[in-house]
Amino acid sequence: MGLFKKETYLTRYKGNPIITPKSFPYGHADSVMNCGQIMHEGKTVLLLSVIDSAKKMTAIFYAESKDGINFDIREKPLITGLQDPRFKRLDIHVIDPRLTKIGDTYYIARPGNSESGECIAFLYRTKDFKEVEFMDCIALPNNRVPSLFPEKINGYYARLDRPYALGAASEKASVWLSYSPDLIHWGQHRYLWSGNDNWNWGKIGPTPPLKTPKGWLVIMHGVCPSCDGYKYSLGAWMLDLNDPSKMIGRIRNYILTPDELYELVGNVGNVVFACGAIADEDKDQLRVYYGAADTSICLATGSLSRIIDTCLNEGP
Ligand code: M1P
Repeated sequence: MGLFKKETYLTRYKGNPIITPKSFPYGHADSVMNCGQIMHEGKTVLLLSVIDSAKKMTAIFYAESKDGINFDIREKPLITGLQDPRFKRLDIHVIDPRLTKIGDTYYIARPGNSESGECIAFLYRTKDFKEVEFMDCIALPNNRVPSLFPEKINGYYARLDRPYALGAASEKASVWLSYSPDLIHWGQHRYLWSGNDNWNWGKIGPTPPLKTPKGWLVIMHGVCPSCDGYKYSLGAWMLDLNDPSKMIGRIRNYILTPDELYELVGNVGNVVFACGAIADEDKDQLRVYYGAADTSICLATGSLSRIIDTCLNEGP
């Protein structure tokens, strides 16, 4: 039980957290957190952000599960820092992968950071999660949370992200939509939204949109600054299928907010953070594998139709 009774659209798995630094099998880790997520060959695949502060190591590890609860983590990291001299300076923190399948290819988009705080976006692709090809840097600084749509829209690839001016505070940074003919060159930028609810007015960040018959469902994080630091919660939007620059609905309240000890206390307390979600229309279920307190990975599930319909009922 959490500390407070809070309305929520997602229900926590009772065995949370499901992956912790202690359960990381390959040596010391401070964090095993924020993960990309997708179904692949009938298994749930998570791409885990792993941090070992002592070794100054950050990397993305592959994990898979038949039951969605018990995960086998592969020993060798899938993605480590880029050694390419063009990008090395911008790649000191390899975390927060966002995963999208387009056709028969999985795309992994993630931020890269420099010591001085610049933040950009890198794109990779793989067909089997064994061989991963780095494609390119796909955004100017500062830009975080690159989230690809799973198909072309009106002939173009599409993505959501959060650009903000160099030197400006990231607070109040907005989410934008962009299009591309080839996933490398991006344009036709459209403003989408800045958070303005009491739980997300500080900052927001999207995850890869999920296609549903009623529109694109986007799970996002929202940040509320307070005198006690920041609180990171999760929310839901719906975007128009043919013109995702049109928001057609969003739930005014969060769908999950920190309440359990493993969310309130950790490397960064008061954080629930998602890099994606998995929708199962047959079971009417949304599964979200989320990072808790920048320390571990937890699972929460909810009714897909309830979340979609509440977005649409509450309107844009
Ligand atoms: O510590 C909370 C989160 O902070 C960052 O997210 P944002 O850029 O939206 O503030 C990220 O570093 C994320 O990994 C982290 O969970």
